[in-house]
Amino acid sequence: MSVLIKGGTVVNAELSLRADVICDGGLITAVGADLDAPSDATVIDAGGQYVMPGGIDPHTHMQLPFMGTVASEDFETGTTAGLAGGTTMIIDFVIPGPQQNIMEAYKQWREWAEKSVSDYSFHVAITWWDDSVHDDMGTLVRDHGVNSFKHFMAYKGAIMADDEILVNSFARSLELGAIPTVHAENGELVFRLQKELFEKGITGPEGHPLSRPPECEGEAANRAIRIAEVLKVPLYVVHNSCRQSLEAITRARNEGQRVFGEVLAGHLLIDDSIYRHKDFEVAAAHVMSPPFRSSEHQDALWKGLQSGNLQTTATDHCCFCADQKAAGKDDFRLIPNGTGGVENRMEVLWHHGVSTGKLTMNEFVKVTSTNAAQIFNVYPRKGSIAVGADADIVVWDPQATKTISTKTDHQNVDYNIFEGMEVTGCPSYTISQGKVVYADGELNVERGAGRYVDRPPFAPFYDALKKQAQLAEPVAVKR
Ligand code: URQ
Ligand code: ZN
Ligand code: ZN
Repeated sequence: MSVLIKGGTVVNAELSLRADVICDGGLITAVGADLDAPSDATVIDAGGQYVMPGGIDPHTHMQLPFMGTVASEDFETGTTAGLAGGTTMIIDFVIPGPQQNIMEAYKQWREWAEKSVSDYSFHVAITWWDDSVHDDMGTLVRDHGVNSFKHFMAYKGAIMADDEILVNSFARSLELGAIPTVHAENGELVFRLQKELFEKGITGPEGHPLSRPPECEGEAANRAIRIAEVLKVPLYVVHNSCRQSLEAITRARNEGQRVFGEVLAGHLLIDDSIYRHKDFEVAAAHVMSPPFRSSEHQDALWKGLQSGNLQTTATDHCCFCADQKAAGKDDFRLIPNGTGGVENRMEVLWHHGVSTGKLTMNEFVKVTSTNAAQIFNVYPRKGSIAVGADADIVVWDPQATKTISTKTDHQNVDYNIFEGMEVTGCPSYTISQGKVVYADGELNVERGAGRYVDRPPFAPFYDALKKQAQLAEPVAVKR
């Protein structure tokens, strides 16, 4: 079965052009003017609409076991919601417990993800260190298509990576041609501030942002960046929420260091006043880390996207329902951290980014799809409307309007952090692997149709980098 997308404007990261698109056998087979429909083609009239690469969300946590519970969104429902919002690929996380065998954790997550309805891949978190972790990282890169390793600098007593783990794992990543990524908050500082606040009697969700000030994030971001600088390894900083971490990234990039930054749709649009909401349920529904910040930080983050100092957008989709969040009713430290958004990322970015003139359509494609594909080495298979690329496409109706609500979304969680937001510009069709899986509000997905996407190491790039590192080797002074 083929698909002809007729009459639209193709928008790629580098170019927009009026062109038809033909998909066949899961791939894009033709892009050009006035294409004839293959005999078996489903024809989509894309007149007045934009034909863009399907979104890639590089940061989700479907059915994550965390803080004594399990995220309510699983790989089937979460990838379904993503397709309804134009996202055709997610990069999720394998997060081994401390001392848990890395390969065992990887196999567990691969099993969980088999029910996905769209394509997926995994960053693997390094939460402890010994020679077996060193070796397993090599196995994952060589045999399992993993080219990114995550490090949580927060969550003391659980999955927090100390400097010894960061240094060992960053160095190993360089050897393997993989990129280290970090959740940058100083976990020791957060732990102390949480304790001090709680002992002062601040037990509600308002304590959450107070215990994780932006300075804790700025310190950790800078520390990770400096470690990467000394070890000469690139670095990807996830969910930057504040001016301080953005400043650390901007300084490094201005010095020519290869550092990439991600920002969540939530951190661009939601401020920290929500944590002082009179209803515990509403405030707790927004507890995620780093926390939503004041509008000063949102302005800085938008400028980070516009300047190119932040390259990707994500959601950190990690859902917990009210009954799960209630675990922290009397102690904000026990509220499971996480919020949703995988279905709304692209439409809220279009409405608040493109329609306001902050981002061009091409920049929108860059930050919702192409940059993530390039950074995590699946471009141009993903992140491009081009012959030979996977037929993962979103047809975007710039005139369509919508009021976002948990009552009408497809996410398996009882709260939507964008509840009530009115947006103009939404997907009219989503095509995944060349099949129309979403059309004008109707989903047509298949459990298990999603594929694990191998992400090869950055060998050529790293080879050059390693040569540079050797050149810089100190030479023993002959006496
Ligand atoms: O820290 C993360 O990215 C995971 C555990 C999701 N939760 C969150 O609050 N961001
Ligand atoms: Zn995180
Ligand atoms: Zn996360």
